[in-house]
Amino acid sequence: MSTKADTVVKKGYNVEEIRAQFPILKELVNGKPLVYFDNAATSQKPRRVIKAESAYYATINANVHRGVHTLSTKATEAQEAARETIRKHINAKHAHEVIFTSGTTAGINLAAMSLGQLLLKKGDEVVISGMEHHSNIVPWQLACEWHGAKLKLIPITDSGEWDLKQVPFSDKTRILAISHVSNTLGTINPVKELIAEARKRGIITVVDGAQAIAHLNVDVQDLGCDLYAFSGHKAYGPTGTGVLYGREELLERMPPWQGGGEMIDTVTLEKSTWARLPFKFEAGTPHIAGIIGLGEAIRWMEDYDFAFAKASAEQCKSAFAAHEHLLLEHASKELLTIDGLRIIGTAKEKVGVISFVIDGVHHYDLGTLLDQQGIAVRTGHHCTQPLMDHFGVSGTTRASFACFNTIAEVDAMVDGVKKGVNMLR
Ligand code: C6P
Repeated sequence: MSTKADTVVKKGYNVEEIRAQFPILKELVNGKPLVYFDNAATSQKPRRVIKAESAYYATINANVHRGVHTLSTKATEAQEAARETIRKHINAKHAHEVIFTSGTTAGINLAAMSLGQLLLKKGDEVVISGMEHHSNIVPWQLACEWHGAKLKLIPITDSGEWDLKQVPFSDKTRILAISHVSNTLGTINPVKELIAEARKRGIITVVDGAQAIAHLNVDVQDLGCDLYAFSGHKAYGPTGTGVLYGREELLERMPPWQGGGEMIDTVTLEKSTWARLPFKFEAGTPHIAGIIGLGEAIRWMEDYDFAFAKASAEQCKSAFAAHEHLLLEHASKELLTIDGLRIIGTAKEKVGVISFVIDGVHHYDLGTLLDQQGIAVRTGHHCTQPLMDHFGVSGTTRASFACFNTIAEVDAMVDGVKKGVNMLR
């Protein structure tokens, strides 16, 4: 779905060519063309990713790093090629600093369990922010509980940004765990600055990059972080895939978090020793097809988004992000014409995520009415209940844009919201 207005957006950016890569965009939902605005939950997958994943099963299906036979060698090579693609994409120094996980949640749990054992003792502090996803709150709550440490909060402002004047660093702070981009507000956080401050104090830094990886040029060495977690499925890759990047020296010191096959060097009934990186953190058979698909997703993004080749040192400069920003500006302007509508999250630096509430309209009702028109948005607390409490709302309606969305789709959503408001109020 695109209109004349999209030709303005298109300048040097061929949204129709990008849309043609996504088979699902041809689907009708409730008899209407699909308008998919739930990309922050999971993005749609281009044909190349779907093909890469199924080609593994159709032609080289075997376990990795375990056999001398040809299929196992081919599967291992394909998986390790994906690791190298990801290494380059995030500018990690070594491929063994890229650990495959099942997603951001698994990556942060690994970090919290392992760093908790390595670093935390009674009275120590872990700092997170008030806009974190539950995946970057609960694992730290657990680690603090187990080791007698305390969780401290960076408060957030009414525009949905960190209040940098109130960062609660102290001489007891051991870990800083923060999101690069808020899934609910879209805020792009100044992670590099805060990491630099933390490093001066010897604090280990963990970044939740779930919502950054599909939109920003993530350069882990430039950010200076110790650990960086993201999910493959939010960056056009398969579900059940993710990465935890870790700085080599820290990963060497961290204990494993799961025991099992492939993460060991030797096992006797008395004692085991650990495999080298990254395998120490990759117990059991990985999601091989998914990892191969994730490698293809990253290559696909790089092919279609030339600016991902690090054209700019600034964060928000990918061609996809620039396109999504135009959609965000258009959506913000049009939605604000609706009486009683309030945008939650008005930071200066945002990715293409817009959350809103409307007086007298429940988000679930609105989401259901939009769905009847083929428009997929997310409603509810978006796994950020403390953030909802901060804004004094039970939930929001959230539209999150991707590279294949159009101005015409935004207009369809705005029309749908207007119709919904007329019916529900
Ligand atoms: N947010 C959303 O609709 P997983 O589920 O492990 O792939 O990602 C967890 C996660 C962690 N951090 C942030 C900032 C996230 O946005 C998410 C996932 C989805 O906003 C599903 S709740």
